Amino acid sequence: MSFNFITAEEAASMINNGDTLGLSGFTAPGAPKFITEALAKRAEAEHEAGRPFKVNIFTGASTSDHVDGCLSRANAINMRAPYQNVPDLRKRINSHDCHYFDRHLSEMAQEMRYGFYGGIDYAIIEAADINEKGEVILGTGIGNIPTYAKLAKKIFIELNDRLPSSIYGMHDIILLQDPPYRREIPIYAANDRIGSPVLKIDPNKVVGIVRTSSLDGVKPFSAVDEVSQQIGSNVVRFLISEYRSGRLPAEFLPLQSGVGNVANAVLYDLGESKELPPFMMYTEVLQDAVLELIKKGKCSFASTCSMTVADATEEMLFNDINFFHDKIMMRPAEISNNPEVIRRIGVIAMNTALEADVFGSVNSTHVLGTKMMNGIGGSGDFTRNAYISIFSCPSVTKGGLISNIVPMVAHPDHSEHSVDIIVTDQGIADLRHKDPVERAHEIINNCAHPDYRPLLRDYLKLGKGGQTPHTLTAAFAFHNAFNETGDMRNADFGKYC
Ligand code: 0RQ
Repeated sequence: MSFNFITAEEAASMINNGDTLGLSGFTAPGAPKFITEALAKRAEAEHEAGRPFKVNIFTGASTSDHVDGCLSRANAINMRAPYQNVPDLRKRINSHDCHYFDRHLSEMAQEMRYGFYGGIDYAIIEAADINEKGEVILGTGIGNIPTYAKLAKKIFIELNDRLPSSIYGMHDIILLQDPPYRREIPIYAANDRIGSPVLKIDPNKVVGIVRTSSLDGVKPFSAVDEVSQQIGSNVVRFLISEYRSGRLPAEFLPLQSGVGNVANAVLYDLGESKELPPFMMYTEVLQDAVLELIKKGKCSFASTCSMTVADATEEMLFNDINFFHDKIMMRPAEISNNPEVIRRIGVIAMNTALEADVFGSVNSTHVLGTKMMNGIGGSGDFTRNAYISIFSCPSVTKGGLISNIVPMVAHPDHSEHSVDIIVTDQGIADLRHKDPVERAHEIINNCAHPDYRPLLRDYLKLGKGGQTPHTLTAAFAFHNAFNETGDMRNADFGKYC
């Protein structure tokens, strides 16, 4: 068969108000870039003509301005899941212009197949290549596209000439059977291959191919600030002490790390450590630091869902693809984040919190308990199932007006049952083998900023007993003080005595 080559505008003109789109990719890499931009323009024109135009967008994780940014500014998203991080979309979500449901990333594909979210009208797939049999070489981010492509009535391909076809072989694509036919996922080490190097789609569903040319546009990291540096070195100090004590095996264990400056700082620091042996990664996003670790021989293999690296690093990867080819494998989100695999191979999870409470619960998603930041992403998939789960955050935010250690988190994403270690710039709290009150002292003494320690101790003194001695009337005194005065340090526990 021969494919129909069309423009992004022609593709956008086929999409109708109310349609559901399933997009390839995970973070910016692998997400479409051109059809969604053309769709945003179409939505603006429809709105100007007084007609409604909104679509539902399902992805692997966050995307980029080419998807969430332009479509949000055009107010063209009705429903969005499972994760986002673009300011314009965040505004729409928090003002209820866009419905958003925040799901564990490992669950999205199977729930789509279970029929929880309706059907998919169009899958849009960024690809390095496609042949007449419908074998697609994907780009640098996978997400949930195997499921979306299977369920979609029709498919568009964005054929991106910046993706070298020599990327062939770096993907491991598989679609799981659903219950009651699901079998074990035979990954026993991070570098086990279980699937196909290509995504197989029905070529008859491809209604158009758009030729494109663009890198992913991930911004380079700014220089690591002092607080991130301190957090990073505390995490590494913890890992080294675990290794020395024999609580980690001699071969070490695979690492997962979230996104952001702290995660990058941790990885750079790990690369400097002479004591830790080379390790593998079993993670959902690979940042720039990992490629350097691979070059140095410190990271021997990385399994991921996406290569979330800056454009210059992406070009370096493509130029040196023969070197990286057998050291990196990209998998669908339901495999990269799969609880069964994470638990089996003993992943050490490292994620970032917005705030943690004195008893060890973590809020990753809601600023001051109400405003959605990004979403839970893969943090829950890894945290709940990890060999050791580490959360890090600065001890204070906004110049000290906000303490990231609070009496009670204003939105619980990860309960104290799943959180083992909390790290801030102040130090390390090891919550294992401690009762709630012991945990509270560990966190206050080691992780809270000195300005907030007396206040947190005052909060603990209010407790009238119980295994976890919260005082419900005072539990949000920090948040209330911030909302009322702009500074959590104005929390006054005297009035609750
Ligand atoms: O505000 O943007 O106005 O400066 O929140 O905070 O410190 O820059 O942190 O970028 O590392 O993000 C938890 C959101 C941290 C992220 C979160 C304000 C702060 C700043 C951002 P500004 P930082 P980061 C891998 C795993 C969940 C998903 C996940 C996240 C802004 O790590 O989304 O882990 N995690 N996925 O000033 C009010 C507080 C605050 C606060 C920070 N306590 N109260 N505001 N801020 N703490 C990726 C995937 O799953 C794909």
